[in-house]
Amino acid sequence: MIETINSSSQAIALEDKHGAHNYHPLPVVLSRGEGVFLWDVEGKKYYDFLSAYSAVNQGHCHPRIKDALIEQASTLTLTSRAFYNDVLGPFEKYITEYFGFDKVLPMNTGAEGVETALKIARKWGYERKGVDENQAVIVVAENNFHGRTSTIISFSSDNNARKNFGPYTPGFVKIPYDDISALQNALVDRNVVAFLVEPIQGEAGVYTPAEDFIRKSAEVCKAKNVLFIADEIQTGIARTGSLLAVCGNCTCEGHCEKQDTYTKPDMLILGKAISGGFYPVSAVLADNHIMEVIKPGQHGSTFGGNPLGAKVAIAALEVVRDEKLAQNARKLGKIFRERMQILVEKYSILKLVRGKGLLNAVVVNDSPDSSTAWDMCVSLKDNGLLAKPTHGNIIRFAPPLVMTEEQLHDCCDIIEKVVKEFEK
Ligand code: IF1
Repeated sequence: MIETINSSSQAIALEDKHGAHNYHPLPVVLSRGEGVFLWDVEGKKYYDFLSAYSAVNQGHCHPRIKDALIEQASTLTLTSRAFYNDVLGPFEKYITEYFGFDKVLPMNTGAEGVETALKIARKWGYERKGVDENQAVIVVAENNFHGRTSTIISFSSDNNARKNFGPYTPGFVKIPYDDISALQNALVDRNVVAFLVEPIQGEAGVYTPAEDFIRKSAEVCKAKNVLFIADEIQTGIARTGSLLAVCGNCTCEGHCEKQDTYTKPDMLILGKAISGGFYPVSAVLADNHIMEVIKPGQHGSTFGGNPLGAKVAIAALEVVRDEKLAQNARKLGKIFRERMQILVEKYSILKLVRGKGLLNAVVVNDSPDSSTAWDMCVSLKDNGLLAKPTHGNIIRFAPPLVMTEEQLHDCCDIIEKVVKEFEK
């Protein structure tokens, strides 16, 4: 029998008993979402300040994406890639023009997108760069987060994500984040085929690198015939106030390739908000000279490129452009950090605020081992705002990008109220 949920405690008890304990959620049970709001099973309303880890940039249950999903779900959902379907081609044309690349390889989850890019990079290294078989090296950054497959956790710095999941995939070298000379040193090894990096490190606590880090990284890679791979699964799709974080401070609404701000990666990995939270879609974008190393039978997935996901992704990207979400994220992000900066100066319990667009974090002035940030998030929840701590003393603030200025001020008032409570 399927149990009907009448209370939060009942739902939590069910998950506790029947689900693997691979998460430690905040004690709130959500049953409905619309735009920037979520409701729990008791009917309490919350501002969402996580956006499902930046997957619902377009807001919860966006009507336009929902309509696309329902229409396609009633028509054709999955054919596998054994046959062509009439949505994949239009999606591929749309997304490659949208982001300015020759080709796309569609997958489902973010981790699969990263795996895809790693495989393409290695194959490119052997077949185009001339690296000896099985000798390819991929450079990554310390404190990275790229997903949870066996290969990806092989180059994680997070002991919790890694320990006792070995043996690990070889062929990765770690350098400090935001360190161009370390990158230069690492690229002396001619077996290096790629540098994989997040333009802003999300999991690490929204760590924003130096202004020119991305541009210089790409230059250093180019000089050494190494592929520059940007993991924009979290930072992409307008989250940081431009279409992509690699757009720099460009203020246009789409992809414009302005010389002075845009850095074109050799491979761009997207996921999460590419489908607005409706359906897992990820994608790797690259130009022909790279993507052509993949031939039939060498990579794929049963669901990758399915018509349902493709239709949803087109609608989700249309919303980003039509509703000018990058512009809104840029504008609201400034206001958010200004308001948080006032709190940082006024209350000793807060150490600093950092971030870009609507991907921000506040560092709590207490030890990472303390429960202060967690307790603050519980109190924020009680006051109608949902956010999640990371690394013990950091709170990540990433609302849906459809938020209004008035709503944002309302949220900042809630945060201020809670911070005041915690000020000793
Ligand atoms: C979890 C953080 C966010 C990502 C980047 C690839 C992936 C992610 C840059 C993999 C996923 C997630 C997954 C989530 C926690 C989370 C996260 F806390 F780790 F940093 F978003 F804030 N590249 N990020 O951020 O994508 O396979 O999950 O679709 O619970 O693991 P995925």
